[in-house]
Amino acid sequence: MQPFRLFMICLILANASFPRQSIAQINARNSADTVPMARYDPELMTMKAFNLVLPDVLTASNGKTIEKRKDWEKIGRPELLELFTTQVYGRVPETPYQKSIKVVKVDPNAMEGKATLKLVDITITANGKTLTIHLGLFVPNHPPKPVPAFLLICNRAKSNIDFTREQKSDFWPAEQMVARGFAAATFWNEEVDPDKHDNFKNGIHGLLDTQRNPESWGTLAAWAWGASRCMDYLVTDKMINPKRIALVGHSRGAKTALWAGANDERFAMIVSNEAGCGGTSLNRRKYGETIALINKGFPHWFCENFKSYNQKEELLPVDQHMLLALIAPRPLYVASAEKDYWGDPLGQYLALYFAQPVFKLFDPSSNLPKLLPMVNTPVISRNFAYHVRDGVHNLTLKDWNWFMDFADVVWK
Ligand code: GTR
Repeated sequence: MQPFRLFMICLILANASFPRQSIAQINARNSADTVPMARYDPELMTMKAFNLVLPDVLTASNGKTIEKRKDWEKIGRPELLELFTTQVYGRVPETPYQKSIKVVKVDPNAMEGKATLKLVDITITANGKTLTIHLGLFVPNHPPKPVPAFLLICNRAKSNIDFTREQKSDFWPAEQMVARGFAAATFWNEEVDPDKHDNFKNGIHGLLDTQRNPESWGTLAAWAWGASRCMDYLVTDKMINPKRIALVGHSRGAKTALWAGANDERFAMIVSNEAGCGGTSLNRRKYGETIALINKGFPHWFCENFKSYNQKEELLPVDQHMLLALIAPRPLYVASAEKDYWGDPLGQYLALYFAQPVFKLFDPSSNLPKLLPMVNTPVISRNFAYHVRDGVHNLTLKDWNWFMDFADVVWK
């Protein structure tokens, strides 16, 4: 290997793997790593360097290895979905509700005539209460055929998704998406459920929860449900290609996007930007944010059962590579940032890497490199993409440009 490449990899891994730890901890880890290249090879890394033993994604509950697509679809996938439902994100109640979808504004002259703005009110009524999700989208004008779309779960201030475009933000670069031929759609997560622990009294929980139990849905599952309600509209919009709608999320929004994608196969691509713990990071690495820390900081995000794995990661029957496998065979983009130590960029790559066996059932030629990709060097292998962007935890135009490049490749 060229000395410069080796140096860069060491630099990335030094940054990505060992921040905010004492030298003694680092040495202890390094001394366990007896093979010099072990840190860069996922297979060796899990086994030798970190003693990381992951549940096998293709082993069914009866102990048998799943070898065929149809067995994954019939056995493996439903089993894992149920485990993530009951142990991690929680179950959506079956309470009946009414849904009304109204296009309340159409402006064909948005973005100086380049796009049509549509504002859509999705109103849910149950148990005498109502809740409205305000979906907004810009669709490129005069495209030759229905366009692909990116739906962003906005988990930041509403000013980031200003439909008047008086305020613009790289968190949702709608103009750039339209210029490249994509529809840009978004909704604000807090309209579905507030991001605070309110004993599930408000938001969609306030409408649909009758009685709660340890498997009841948390707030991430509620936001994911909201993304699916937006999808109910998007698949009907004649300007959009219903088979090419990607769901994008950042951080808590990315955890949500992955869970929404696992449940709702209408999402044709999932883009997870720095999802971290409870998203793309492997729990068993116990690196950066852990199960105990996330449950303490955000007691409303997951189901109650998830708390029983605080500091007991090994008892969890799943790990996050299995969540990523639930997206198969659809295209999946996992993005990290070099200095997002809290989110464990290396662990995120490992999760993607170990989700591969399921994707390979559908497309044996998908093959991620064994080396952690270098900073600012996106890797695309069939339906997988990964990058480590320079800088800190954020969703930037640079990330978006790479997401659009990926969509151009897989949807060419
Ligand atoms: C952090 C949280 C992370 C991540 C992040 C975010 O405080 O610990 O899990 O979700 O917030 O959403 O930006």
